[in-house]
Amino acid sequence: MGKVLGLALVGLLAALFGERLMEFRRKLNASRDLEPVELPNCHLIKRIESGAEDIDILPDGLAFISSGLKIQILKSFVTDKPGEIFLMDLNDENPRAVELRISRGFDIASFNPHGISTYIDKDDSVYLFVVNHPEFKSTVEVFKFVEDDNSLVHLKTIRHELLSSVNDIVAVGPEHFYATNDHYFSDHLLLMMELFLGLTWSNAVYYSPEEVKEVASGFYSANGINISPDKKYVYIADLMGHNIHVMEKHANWSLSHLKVVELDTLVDNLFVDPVTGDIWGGCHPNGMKLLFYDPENLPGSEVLRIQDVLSAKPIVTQVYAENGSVLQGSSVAALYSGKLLIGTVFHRALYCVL
Ligand SMILES: *[C@@H]1O[C@H](CO)[C@@H](O)[C@H](O)[C@H]1NC(C)=O
Ligand SMILES: *[C@@H]1O[C@H](CO)[C@@H](O)[C@H](O)[C@H]1NC(C)=O
Ligand SMILES: CC(=O)N[C@H]1CO[C@H](CO)[C@@H](O)[C@@H]1O
Repeated sequence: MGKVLGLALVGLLAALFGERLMEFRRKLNASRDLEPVELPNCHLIKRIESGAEDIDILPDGLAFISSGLKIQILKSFVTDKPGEIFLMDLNDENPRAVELRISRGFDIASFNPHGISTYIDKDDSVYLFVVNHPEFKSTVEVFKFVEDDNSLVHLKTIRHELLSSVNDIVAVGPEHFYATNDHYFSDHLLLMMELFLGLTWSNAVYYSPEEVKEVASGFYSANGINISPDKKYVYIADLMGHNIHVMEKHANWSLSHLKVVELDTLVDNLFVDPVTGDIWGGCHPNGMKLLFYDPENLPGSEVLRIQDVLSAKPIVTQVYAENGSVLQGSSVAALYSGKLLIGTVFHRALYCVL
């Protein structure tokens, strides 16, 4: 009897496991075929060889690019080189990526930059907020950008228990931001459980020197975060949920849920066009290929543009889709005056003139 029960239990577990495995593969959109969508005027950006995980562009066309991210569970082409921040002036005829010098006193050796966000203060000072993972922990670094000598002056390191495994960030003040938490860096067991069991334990947090609080929760894997040009709405990409959550922002910095835009792809970072308000998403068409890197079966790239996100029928356009032979694992797409930058988690970056 005990044996029969044991066998039944094993059978049940196997069935459950099989069902979870199917669900896991579905969440990674494992069997998706990618039809190419080409852009004619693109080239790979010189000097960016180990990722351009996140990109933010100032209204005057200066683009900041975080490069060299190392995540233990993902591929990285560099293991010994610290991360970098590149700058590109998109007003130039042929923009070049220049590495920004970081002021003394900041530990560059352990620099592992992830999501970034710029903030322009009332006195026109430009701040760069960078999610950092020194020794695979999570901090938020605040730099002041000095344009005269292309450098970043480190102002402060922010750590907080609610910022346990930060993925991306959007700055809303000189020391104020919203951030998303995944579990890539906090707990790998939890991460696997989350991915595999479909737990929705990922969240978003508001940080200021006076107050830190959770403002949204219930995501499979909260990833990119950004804000509308009028600062009334916050957009949060749920990577494993295949969607973008539109949140309404209140005067007390709380967020309330407005709507969800479903997309058939794993949405990574979000860029908001300051002119049109369009949302641009760097996406992973097939998460399986990203998670289990195979040079024979490369992860592809996909860029989506979402227009009129607040309307009843937002317009979703697939601007770019490619099978990885050019660009592997796109994580961000950012636009300035008809020039599009497409960055990746660990591969290269593309410059396109639309
Ligand atoms: C924040 O403001 C919103 C909208 O006015 C309100 O519904 C919410 O209860 C407030 N939250 C807190 C914590 O005060
Ligand atoms: C990827 O796309 C390119 C261009 O469309 C094509 O030449 C190549 O065969 C494709 N590779 C794979 C592995 O499908
Ligand atoms: C779960 C999911 O999003 N599946 C999608 C994977 O991609 C194809 C497109 O090739 C969609 O049809 C599926 O809905």
